[in-house]
Amino acid sequence: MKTLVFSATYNEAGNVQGLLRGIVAAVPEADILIVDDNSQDGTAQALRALQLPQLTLIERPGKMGLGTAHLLAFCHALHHGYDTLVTLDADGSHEPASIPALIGQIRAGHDFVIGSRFCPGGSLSYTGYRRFLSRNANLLARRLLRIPLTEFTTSFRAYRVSRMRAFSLGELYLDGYSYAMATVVACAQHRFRMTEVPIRFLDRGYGSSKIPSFEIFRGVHNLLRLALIRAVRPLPQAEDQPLNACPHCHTAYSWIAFNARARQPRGACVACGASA
Ligand SMILES: Nc1nc2c(ncn2[C@@H]2O[C@H](COP(=O)(O)OP(=O)(O)OP(=O)(O)O)[C@@H](O)[C@H]2O)c(=O)[nH]1
Ligand SMILES: [Mg+2]
Repeated sequence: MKTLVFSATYNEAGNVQGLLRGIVAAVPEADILIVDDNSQDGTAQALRALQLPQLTLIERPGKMGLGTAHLLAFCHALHHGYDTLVTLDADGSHEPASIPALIGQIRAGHDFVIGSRFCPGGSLSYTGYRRFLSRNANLLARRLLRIPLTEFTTSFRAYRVSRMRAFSLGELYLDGYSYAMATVVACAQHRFRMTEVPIRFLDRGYGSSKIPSFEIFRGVHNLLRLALIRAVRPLPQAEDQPLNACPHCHTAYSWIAFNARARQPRGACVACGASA
């Protein structure tokens, strides 16, 4: 089974070497993709210093957001014919040692597996307000989206890549950190076999959080939008996944069209950020 492990990085120089060593120890046969957004703290140099043959590093020109980095990983996995895509954060919150448990559920026949802090056996190191917020945001998402999971917001996941061909990538193009909920909704819309495995979620290692303070408002707004989509569009969307090269930077498979009827030029590039 061909596996790709992906992480997005923005100023994670203190964390990436530990992350990569952990991934190699957990899944030595997997390829690794990192999308770095021109980190100024030496993240890319720290990655290159490891000289790992299985590592592909895509460097984007500036901070383009976590959601578009994950979309680029989806496109990369589809374009290169991987069987399984695993995604996790680079800041030390997600333990690579849990990757085999996620892959195991794909092998067992699931199409989407999420690492959950809230299912039996899962844990998170947050206390106080952050713990309250994470717990209740996920409970609210479960209620409003009517999807029987305990976790929607973490990016520790595994996908069966062949099933991702059903995604309309444009529908996943949500701003901020909401891509995480949007992908769970897309999996449910397309009737993926979904499950979760318990994870231990730790506080980030080095560096600081990149979540903007207004993200909570954007998150609630996007959750309501997604709940509406679940309510009024219960059937899977038509396929809309052209995976074209960007007409501006010419990166292959990076141009996301927004719907099947309006292909180019209505779209955006997840590699250079151009839109038209
Ligand atoms: N390429 C890229 N990576 C990003 C961007 N924003 C965040 N990241 C990475 O995405 C991952 C999650 O970001 P965090 O800031 O840790 O956000 P979080 O885990 O939701 O929140 P915390 O609990 O505060 O850590 C980390 O690996 C970041 O380096 C971005 O704009 N571009
Ligand atoms: Mg984090």
